[in-house]
Amino acid sequence: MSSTRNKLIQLLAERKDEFTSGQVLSEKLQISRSAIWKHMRELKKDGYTIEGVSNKGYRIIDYPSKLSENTIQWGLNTNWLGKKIIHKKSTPSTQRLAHQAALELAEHGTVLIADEQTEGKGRMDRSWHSSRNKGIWMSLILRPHILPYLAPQLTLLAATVIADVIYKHTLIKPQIKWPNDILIDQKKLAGILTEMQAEQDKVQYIVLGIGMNINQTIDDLPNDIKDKATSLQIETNKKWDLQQLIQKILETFEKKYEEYIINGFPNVKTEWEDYGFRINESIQITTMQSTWFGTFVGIAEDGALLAKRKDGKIERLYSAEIAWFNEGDESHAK
Ligand code: BTX
Repeated sequence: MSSTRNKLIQLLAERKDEFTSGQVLSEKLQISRSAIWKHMRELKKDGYTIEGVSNKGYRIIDYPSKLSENTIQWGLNTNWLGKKIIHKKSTPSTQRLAHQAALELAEHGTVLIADEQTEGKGRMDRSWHSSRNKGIWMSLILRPHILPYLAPQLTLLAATVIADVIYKHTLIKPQIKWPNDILIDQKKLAGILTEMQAEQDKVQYIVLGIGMNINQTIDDLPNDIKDKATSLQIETNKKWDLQQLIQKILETFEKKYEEYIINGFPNVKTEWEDYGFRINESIQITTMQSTWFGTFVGIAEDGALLAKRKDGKIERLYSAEIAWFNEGDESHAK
């Protein structure tokens, strides 16, 4: 889309429900009134609904359902998150794009988002299915002034953001499986991947990736995850507006992030534990060294997993996989 057309949408979007006169638009964009009129015609072809009233001007009434920088920004109520959005129809991974952008000094709060990822990635080189237009596949570039060892707290914060947005919009209370999975009824609806570039005591940037299944039906889910994944549509039997959910995630994230930067982790810990999966229940813990069974006690003030061994000793874990099983049936750990 031409940059004049982008600016035109931005001008109209800033005034949301108000009309903007053709005169003002032509002065701001330095193009003729008839050029404005031609752009409006093209925008309508792109799926925008624009009202034009003589003596009043133009206003956008509705946006195309396709995602774009403009549709995400229209009505987005944030101060810094998503002020710069880079949208791709298809890309191997928004994480990869975000690292490139961050190295090229993209600013704090830049958002990279794609309709589809062909090589979406999870943790430890696992893959993340990201089918076209069916979910939210996005990466946020953050440049927090925190010590690098605290970065995992942002994963936990992001998980509470996603859980809050789901709970508020669907009234279904999801659970968070430490550290990064959002589950509904034990099935994975969303995942978070936090990657960091840091010096010893300074974070250069963090790329926080969010993958969230929204409008997949059971048939859309690939066979390898059919029995362990879910989507909002599967859970609620209705389709969801991606643009609105993206905006809610960005707005909620900005709010919680600012609160975290000022007050630290305690509130995030409390909220996280409210959604925590299997707190006070048995879990199987796998670390690089061993696999053992214990009780999930909660998370520590720094975000570490706290698990109690059978002899009562509490372990603090920063990197581990957890799974669960039914009492007395340890061979069926999932
Ligand atoms: P994870 O390592 O915890 O989860 C990956 C595992 O989850 C896979 O091995 C598979 O079993 C399962 N899985 C794969 N795809 C899906 C899916 N769509 N829904 C449910 N389960 C699935 C979780 O990693 C972190 C995922 C972050 C994804 C975002 S998307 C935007 C950004 N770009 C990118 O490449 N990754 C992040």
